Amino acid sequence: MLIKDSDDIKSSEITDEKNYWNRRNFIRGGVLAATTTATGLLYRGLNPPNREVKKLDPVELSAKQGYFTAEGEAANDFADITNYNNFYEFTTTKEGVARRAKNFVTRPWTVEVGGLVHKPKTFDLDEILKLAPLEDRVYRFRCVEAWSMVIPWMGFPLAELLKQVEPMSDARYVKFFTLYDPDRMPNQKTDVLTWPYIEGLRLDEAQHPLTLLATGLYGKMLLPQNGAPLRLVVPWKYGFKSIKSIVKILLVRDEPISAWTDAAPDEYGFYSNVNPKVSHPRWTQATERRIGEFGLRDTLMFNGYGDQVASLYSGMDLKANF
Ligand SMILES: Nc1nc2c(c(=O)[nH]1)N[C@H]1C(S)=C(S)[C@@H](COP(=O)(O)O)O[C@H]1N2
Ligand SMILES: [Mo]
Repeated sequence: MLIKDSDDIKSSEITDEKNYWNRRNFIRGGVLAATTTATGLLYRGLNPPNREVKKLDPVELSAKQGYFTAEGEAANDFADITNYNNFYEFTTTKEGVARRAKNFVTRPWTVEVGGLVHKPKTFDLDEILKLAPLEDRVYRFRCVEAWSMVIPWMGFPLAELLKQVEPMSDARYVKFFTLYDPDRMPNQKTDVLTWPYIEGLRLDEAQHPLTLLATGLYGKMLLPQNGAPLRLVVPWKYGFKSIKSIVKILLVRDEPISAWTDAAPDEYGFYSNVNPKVSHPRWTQATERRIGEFGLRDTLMFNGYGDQVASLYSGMDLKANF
């Protein structure tokens, strides 16, 4: 068993800021990720990973990359972020997405923004790229399968795009669509999900400044496996809300049914706020494995963004609205 404790980390490797995270969260001995292994492997749906991806020292590697969260957590390295992916349009094998998506062509690309808006518009990608200054935001990312990463995104708040089309007063939700093109996304020829992949947010969630349309990471344009040329990033929600390769955004009256809710409504709810107190029916959500680390971390409520987003849900039962 490979269990490290904080004594193994040489102080020369880490800054004071990071030392805080090392002690508190970085490596916890005792429980291994294998405890969250799903037994129902034939079950249609996401299964938690049951093996280590890579044995590396994320502190060493990421420190060189120079990206940290506000709390001092080092970003995962570029190789992990671009080789361990969920993108079912290409394959359900996380390590295989990069290769399968390699030749996915993302120019020309347009994004239709319409529905309950005063100024519907189809944006060309170049227009979107000019819409707002790109900025690096280093966010924690938490998949519902109980693994996590820290990713330095380039992008801009979705609110900037929504402002341009002027939502009507009866628009309450935003519905997102991935490209549907089985010739370019070969796994759409299977019925592993209902295509196109659809996601939704409440309008106030969509307008929250933490919600990004991402166009790149680590200062480079998005690679296909991460959702090129444009994908959503909602850092306080489970990863499947962060829909990739978006071609259409509609403002709507009713709560959209997302691809994963459609596949298994008792497992994947509309809100899907990261919540250590509400377990997935087949595994715990109380802990997570940061890719590149050995032990488990405690999962944080709203993925650690509670100060900024908890007020969106005041008065709501987050067990019923999972
Ligand atoms: N269109 C589409 N978007 C998607 C998915 C997908 O299969 N298709 N997978 C989701 C899931 S489950 C996760 S965890 C994240 C993974 O993003 P990453 O590969 O960039 O880490 O993308 C989300 N967006
Ligand atoms: Mo996920």
